Amino acid sequence: KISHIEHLGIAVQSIEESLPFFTDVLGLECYATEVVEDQKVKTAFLKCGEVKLELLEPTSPESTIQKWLDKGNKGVHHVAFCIEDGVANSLAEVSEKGVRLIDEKPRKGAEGLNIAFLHPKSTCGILTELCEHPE
Ligand code: CMX
Repeated sequence: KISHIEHLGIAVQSIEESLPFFTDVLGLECYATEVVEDQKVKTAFLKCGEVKLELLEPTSPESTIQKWLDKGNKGVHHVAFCIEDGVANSLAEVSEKGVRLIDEKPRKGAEGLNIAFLHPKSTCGILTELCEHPE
């Protein structure tokens, strides 16, 4: 069961160059940055009410974010939903409903959340992340 949108992932080529729009123009607060090694990204988190914006900067040419940017995309890259009754339960449920999974089981993401991605080909073109705060 989804409780709320946890964050929107936004792909940028450079956090340094993009951040002033979010802080100085939109007036949001950047409260943390983090490198997520296995995803080959640097992230910057901004608070927007109860929802967060996660800026994603590729740290390597092989980064999935770099590949996405290279195809001419930019902006909102994924939507992350917070799952009340756990990501593992939710994965089993959506898989049974025929949704294609990217992650078969939850793994650790930024901010220590347990996360799993669903494939955009079976989610109306929206790369969908399920997440939960660890106990
Ligand atoms: N939103 C919507 N569609 C997307 C997409 C996105 N963000 N990224 C790729 N796609 C589409 C592609 O356009 C392609 O569509 P077409 O076949 O119509 O061209 C399709 O998905 C498959 O693309 P692909 O070339 O086969 O696969 P990719 O190598 O581009 O990988 C994906 C796509 C979603 C499987 C991969 O990006 C992935 O595993 N993502 C999950 C992990 C992730 O995004 N990590 C970064 C964020 C980390 C974090 O938040 O900390």
